Amino acid sequence: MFRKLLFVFPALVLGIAALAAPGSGAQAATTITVKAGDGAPGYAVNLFAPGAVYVQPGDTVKWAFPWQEPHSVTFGIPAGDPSVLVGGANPSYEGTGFISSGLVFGGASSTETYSVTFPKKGTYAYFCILHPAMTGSVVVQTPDLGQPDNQASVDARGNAVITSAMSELKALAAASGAREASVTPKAGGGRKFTLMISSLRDSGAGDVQQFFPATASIAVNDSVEWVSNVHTPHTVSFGNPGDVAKLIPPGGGEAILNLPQSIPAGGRYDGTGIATSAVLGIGFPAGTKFELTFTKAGTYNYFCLLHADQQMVAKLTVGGAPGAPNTGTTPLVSPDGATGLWVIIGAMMLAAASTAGAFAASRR
Ligand SMILES: [Cu+2]
Repeated sequence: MFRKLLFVFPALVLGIAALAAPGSGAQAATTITVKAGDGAPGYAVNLFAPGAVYVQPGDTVKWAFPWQEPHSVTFGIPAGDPSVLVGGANPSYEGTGFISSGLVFGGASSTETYSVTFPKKGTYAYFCILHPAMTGSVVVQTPDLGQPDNQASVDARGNAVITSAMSELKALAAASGAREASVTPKAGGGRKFTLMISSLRDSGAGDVQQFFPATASIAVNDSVEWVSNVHTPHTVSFGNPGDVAKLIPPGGGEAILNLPQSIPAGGRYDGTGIATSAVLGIGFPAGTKFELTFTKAGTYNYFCLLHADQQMVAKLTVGGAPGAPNTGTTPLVSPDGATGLWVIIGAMMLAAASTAGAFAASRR
């Protein structure tokens, strides 16, 4: 009789077993995708979106990297050499040890992801090794402790995070672009224009990858001084990006931070060859300022070596129509004569990605 019942009601028996032990087979394990950063030309959102995700034991969280700014998904504090970014194709994490995606250089069409499975209940904090303020958590709980996420709920919260961050960055860019470039007379003739690298101040939402103003007109023998007000590293670079990249000393991906300044004698540039600042920013050895005097009429496109692939580019007109530099917050896209230029940067960044662990270590 008992045996017969078992045969008759196997589905019911299984169902009761599942109810009695939620999380251990009550529901098929699911995979939830979270965005590690996002952005648009001229803007990098350096946040996990959403910051917290609620799953059940056995579920997998998969991170996507939809923007070029590199990020990592890192659990635990690296012991010893953090450049050894242990991870594996699809690791499992129970709260001990160290796992990391390593730095991932994503993009709008990137299909690169990092997946971690969480077998046990708990709250697991993680961060980006390149942007230590970029943190998130995976909360693994059974349904009696709270409703788990589904992809729609995660997308809704994630999109809200990105929308809010983008408005904050755009407002910051607008404020930065609205500030008039200062123009002062130079001893011995000519004027000095002061332009801005990135924004007026740091933002918790991410980085404004632009120069302000994006276009400026000066006269021959005028000077331009670029000043950074942020902690994010940037360069001011003129000439062929491939030639600028050749100045990066040998080493791992972090060597890009040791790019030496290279300008003609007297800081006077006529468009021949390259002219580049070192990596500039608050807290960097080279400081926050870079100055060049332009001795020949022409159009000078320039870029940040680190962020050219995010359209951190601008244009200087020397000897054109006189007038103060215009203000403006629209990032320049694909400047004149730049065809093929961004491909070089992209290739360089890919090369850097292979040794990104060391780069990450240097940013901690
Ligand atoms: Cu930059």
